[in-house]
Amino acid sequence: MDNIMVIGAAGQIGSELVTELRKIYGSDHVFATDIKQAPPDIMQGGPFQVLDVMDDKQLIHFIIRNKINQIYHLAAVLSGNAEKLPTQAWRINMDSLMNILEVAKMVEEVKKVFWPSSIAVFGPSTPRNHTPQLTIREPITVYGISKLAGEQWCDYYFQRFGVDVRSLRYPGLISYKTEAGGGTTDYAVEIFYDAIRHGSYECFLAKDTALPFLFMPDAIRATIQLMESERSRLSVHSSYNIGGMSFTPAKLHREIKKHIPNLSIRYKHDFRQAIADSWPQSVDDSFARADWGFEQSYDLEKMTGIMLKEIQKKLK
Ligand code: AKB
Repeated sequence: MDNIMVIGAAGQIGSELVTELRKIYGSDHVFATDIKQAPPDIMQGGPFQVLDVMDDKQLIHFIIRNKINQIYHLAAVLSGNAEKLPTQAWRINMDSLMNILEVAKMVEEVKKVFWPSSIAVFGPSTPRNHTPQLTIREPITVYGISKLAGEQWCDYYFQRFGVDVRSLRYPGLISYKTEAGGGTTDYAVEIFYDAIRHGSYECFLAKDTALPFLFMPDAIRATIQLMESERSRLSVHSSYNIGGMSFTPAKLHREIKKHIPNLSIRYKHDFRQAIADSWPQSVDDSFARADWGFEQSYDLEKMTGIMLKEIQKKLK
């Protein structure tokens, strides 16, 4: 059985991925790590260690000591936060990835790496609807630039050193377990909490801003499916587009109102509007579907019902 390491286990994706991986590979085989403490179920449900991925010595010792065979490197500074501290965000996003790629190159036991990219690799010159897998990538954010450079590095380490690194261009991810932090798509999570707590929400994007989204269970399933696919089936070694659903704040508001009729929304866009306006409204994920069978099972209606039910339970 492979030993798996998850970096960023306290985050929005990591806290759910660890749980799923532990179900598949067994708790003792999934090593959760983060720079900070993680939710109790992650820290108590299997091995957990506070670890800074920027510390390459600590990283390599951990990997060798625990005989790690697969690494999911999820730690990153997201789009909104990265614009506030661009050089720091660049350093964190790039240096951490380079540490992982180097370790994977050097340590023979490390067979596979997963690293998330994002729709942020695209920019205003990219076709915004049904954005193709292969198209112009001229991002205008430091987060997007780091993801674009990261994709190229992943491809380089694959071509040059045979490092088996796999990646998805996540759209906005919607989940209830751990809140996202510092992203442009975060409004689509925040609105559920404010709807339940206050019956009102102030949205930092304009009402007609369409973006692609995926509900977390679909994202987790896709991530593990990609990692478990035969390497020979994969034709993309930078990062795969995965689409999901496309909606605007106004459409999400209408959907939540079916459950909370009095929910009011005020639109007051901030600097994140320009970021959202430079991103795809929907993406073409036909490569992911054809190569390894990506499928989305949650639509807006189904996702909204589950989000409200689960957040209501959590806030009780
Ligand atoms: C963000 O909004 O920064 C992220 C992303 C789309 O990569 N959720």
